[in-house]
Amino acid sequence: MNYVKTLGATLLASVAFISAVSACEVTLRSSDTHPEGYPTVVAVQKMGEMLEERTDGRLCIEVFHSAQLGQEKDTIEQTQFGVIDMNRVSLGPFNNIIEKTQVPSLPFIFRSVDHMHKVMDGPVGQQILDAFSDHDLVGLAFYDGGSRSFYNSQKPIRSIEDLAGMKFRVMQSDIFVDMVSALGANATPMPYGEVYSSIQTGVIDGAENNWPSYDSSGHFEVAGYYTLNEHLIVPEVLVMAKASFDKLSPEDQDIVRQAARDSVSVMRELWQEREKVSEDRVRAAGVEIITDIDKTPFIEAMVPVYQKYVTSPKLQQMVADIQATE
Ligand code: GTR
Repeated sequence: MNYVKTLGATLLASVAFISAVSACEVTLRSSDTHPEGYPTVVAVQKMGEMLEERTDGRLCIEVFHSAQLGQEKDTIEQTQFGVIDMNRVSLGPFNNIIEKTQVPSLPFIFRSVDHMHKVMDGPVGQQILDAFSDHDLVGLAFYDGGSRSFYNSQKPIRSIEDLAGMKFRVMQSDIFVDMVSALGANATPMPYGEVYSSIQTGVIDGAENNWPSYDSSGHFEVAGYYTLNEHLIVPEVLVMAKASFDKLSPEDQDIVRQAARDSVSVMRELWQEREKVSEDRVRAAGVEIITDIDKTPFIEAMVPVYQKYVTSPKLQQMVADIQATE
C-alpha cells in the first residue's frame, strides 16, 4: 500500500514536472560553475521563476550548475556563439576579452563590498555592462563575489615575504598573473575545476578565493591555511548570448533585463548568509585562519600592476570615478 502510494506520488510529481517544463515556450540554458544551492545558482533560478510568471510561461531558465556545461573560459566562448543562452561568471575570465572589465578586477580597487555595490550599481557599472554588447553578449546584472584571499597547503602566510617563491592558481586573466608576480610568488592560471587536485598533488601550493568558494569547492580540505588579506573584490556578472536575446520580442527583452536586476537583491541576501555559514563550516573543520595581517605592503606592491593596466585615459577616468565614489 505504502509502495503504491509512494509510486503514485512519484508519478504525479513527474507529471507535474514535465508539464511545468513543457509549459514554457522557451527555456533558456544558463551555466554556472557552482553547485546546486550556491547563492549564484539560486539567484538565477529565482530569476527564472520571475520570468515564467511575468511572461505567462513564454520564458523559463534552466540552470546547469556544477560546471555541467564546462569551465568558465569555455562557457564564455559558447555563450558568445549562442550555444549557451545565459552565463553567470566572475568578471575575471572576461579581463582578456573586454578591457573595461579589468578595472573592477584590479587588486584593492574597492575599499569595501559596500563601495563595490555603489560603483557597480551606478554609471561605472552601466558602462561595463554596455561593453559586453561589442562581444556578442548582453550584460544583464552584477552579483557579489565577496573578497578573495590566499589559502595554501604549506604554512601560515603572515606577510608578503612568506609568499616568496610559492605557487598559486589564479583565474585565467593576465591581471591576476601579474598581481601574484608583484607579490613575489608564481602564478598558474587554470580552470577552477582543476584546483582541488592540483593542490592535492602539489602542482600548486594554493589558490585564492572567498569564503563560500573555499568551502563549497572543498579546497579547505587540501589547503588548510587561509590568510585574510582580501586583495580582490571582483564582481560577478550575469550575461546573455546576444543571439538568444535578439530572438526575443522587445517586451520580453525588457522583462529579462528587469528580472535580472530584481535577482540582484535576492543574490546579495543569500550571499551574506552563505558567507557566514561557509566561514563557520571551514573554521569547524580546523583550518588555520590568519586575520592579523597588515594590508599596506600588499597595496603598495600593486603599483606596477596599475601602471601596466591603467594606461588609456578612458581606464584612468574609470579608476578616478571609482575612487571618487563615496
Ligand atoms: C568564484 C567565482 C567563480 C569562479 C571562481 C574561480 O569565487 O564565483 O565564478 O570565478 O571563483 O576562482 O575560478
